[in-house]
Amino acid sequence: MITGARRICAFSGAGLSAESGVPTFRDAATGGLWTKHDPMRLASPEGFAEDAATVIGWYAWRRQRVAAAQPNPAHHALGRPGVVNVTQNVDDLLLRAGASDIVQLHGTLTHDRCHAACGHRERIDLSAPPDAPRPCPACGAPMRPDVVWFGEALPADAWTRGQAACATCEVLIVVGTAAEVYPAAGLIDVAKSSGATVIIINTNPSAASALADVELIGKAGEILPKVL
Ligand code: BV8
Ligand code: ZN
Repeated sequence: MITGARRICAFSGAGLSAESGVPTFRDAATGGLWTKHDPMRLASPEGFAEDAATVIGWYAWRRQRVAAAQPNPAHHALGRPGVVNVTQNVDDLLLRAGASDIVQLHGTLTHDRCHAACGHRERIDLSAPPDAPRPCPACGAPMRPDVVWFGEALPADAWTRGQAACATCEVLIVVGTAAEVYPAAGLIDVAKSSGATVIIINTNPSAASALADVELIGKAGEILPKVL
């Protein structure tokens, strides 16, 4: 299925980075100090409005975890030429693994942006991230991570590119995602209904299992290097 395909797309979630030691979204609230917080609340404008210091502290902790992480064999397998990566992940591990065509549907931890969308955006040193709320130097509104929170729209260009990649690929490899977050998870359906072969790699069955032509249950870091 893969050797015969010219256009291969990979749709990935937090499970792709799990073996690199980056906590999945759900784990990010079970990893000790955040247990009393709900990630759904922390990753939302409401949570930020209510308690910006806690939200910024949570991202500082996640950023330092990403800075300390290394790409795992699954990132390197997906980094090979010819694979278009459409990812829900906000870490930079695919980039560090040499992937050249990456669509980040949910934004990136590598930058902060102005919450008032004045256009100001700053690169962050993930090993020394801002650990307290700070004003936008351009307009004074709060600065926040350049990610998509629950209830926020996906970046238009990323959404357009992600849709095009999934609508035109011959094979969609779905890696490490529970496929529960929309509109991103709807891209699996877009690929399927456009005639793509869907190969799922996950340690567990997922909401996308019914769409799989092939479902490989196991760790992405072990399976992907064999498959790609
Ligand atoms: C939108 C960035 C509208 C932030 C993320 C009710 C109230 C409010 C909203 C909604 C609602 N009902 C539905 C919605 C819409 C909502 C949604 O879908 N909610 C879900 C929970 C029902 N979606 C949104 O709000 C989206 N925006 O709808 O806007 C709109 C439109 C126009 C104009 C204005 C507004 C925005 C969604 C984006 C949220 N941001 N991330 C950050 O990271 O801080 S989502 C975040 O959670 C991750 O990016 C990921 O996509 C998602 C899930 O995280 P995880 O659970 O960690 O990861 P995953 O699900 O991928 O699970 C891990 C998987 O890996 C598992 O399957 C596991 O088995 C597997 N695995 C583990 N280890 C391995 C492995 N597999 C292989 N190998 C391993 N080693
Ligand atoms: Zn601003």
